[in-house]
Amino acid sequence: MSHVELFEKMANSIIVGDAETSAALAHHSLEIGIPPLEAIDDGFVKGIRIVGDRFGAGELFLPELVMSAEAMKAALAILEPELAKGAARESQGSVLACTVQGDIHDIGKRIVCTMLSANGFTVVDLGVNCKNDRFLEEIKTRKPDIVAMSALLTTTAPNQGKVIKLLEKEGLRKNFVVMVGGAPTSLQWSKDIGADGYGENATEAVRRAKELMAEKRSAGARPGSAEAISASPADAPGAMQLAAES
Ligand code: B12
Repeated sequence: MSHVELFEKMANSIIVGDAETSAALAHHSLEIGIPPLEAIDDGFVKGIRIVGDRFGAGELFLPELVMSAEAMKAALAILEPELAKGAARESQGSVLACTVQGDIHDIGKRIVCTMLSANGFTVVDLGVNCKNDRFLEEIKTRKPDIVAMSALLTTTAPNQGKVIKLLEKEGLRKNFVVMVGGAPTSLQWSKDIGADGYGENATEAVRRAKELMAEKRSAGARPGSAEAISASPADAPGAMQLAAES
């Protein structure tokens, strides 16, 4: 089977919501040496995007969307540990991430967090549906270098801007680099709400995070605050703590 055929099968396993097959294909791709991010981007993500379009067009319904999401998670459960390998030795900085208030989508955010971790960032992920006020408090306590917010719904993306406004109101905005992402957001959106960075995908997110940290360092700030690194595990649903290997 060619790589193109394999990627098509991966996409199809998500479209039909077949978690057993998506997991088997994820295993197979690793066995034959396909880089995990390539399998995610060129295979599985293509499938979930098609599912999203069909759902949006009213051709698929919520139970099918849920089955496809489960198939996606089954593939990622196999690929994510591989993504996390090969961490950079030097700490690149600390990241506090969440999916914003009202939003339970976390597949893309988890990929971004895993990739940031694999690239030397210390990542604390507060999970999904993170209330704006709670996120503000966590930012104040943990003092990360980068605040990262994901939103997948047009109705929840404005919460990214609301958190930025809360930081401004408390006079804290300049202390943090703010990055945003998720399907309904864009570079223009990130500028409109006053964020510092946007990433269309995990590769872009890592590239931009490194760029922003270089700017922060040259402005004299120290990356990787102790507060974020020693933070206790988050308690929100879907929360995880990723520590970059050193
Ligand atoms: C899977 C899915 C679900 C799953 C989510 C499972 C999970 N654990 O995440 C389930 C079934 C639970 C779900 C529920 C719902 N969903 Co839904 N869902 C999707 C779907 C098909 C795929 C999302 C996904 O995982 N994509 C794959 C990942 C890899 O891509 P990504 O998330 O975009 O992330 C990448 C980038 O955006 C970026 N990125 C992401 N986050 C961040 C953060 C930062 C800081 C940076 C830098 C970058 C970055 O990097 C990621 C990696 O490449 C989308 C369709 C779509 N095109 O997005 C609809 C979609 C988002 N859902 C939609 C809807 C309507 C819903 C529901 C309201 C349905 C309902 N009636 O209940 C609920 C929402 C409930 C809620 N309150 O949140 C709509 C939203 C429409 C709109 N205008 O807002 C969409 C667009 C489908 C559609 N076409 O109608 N959904």
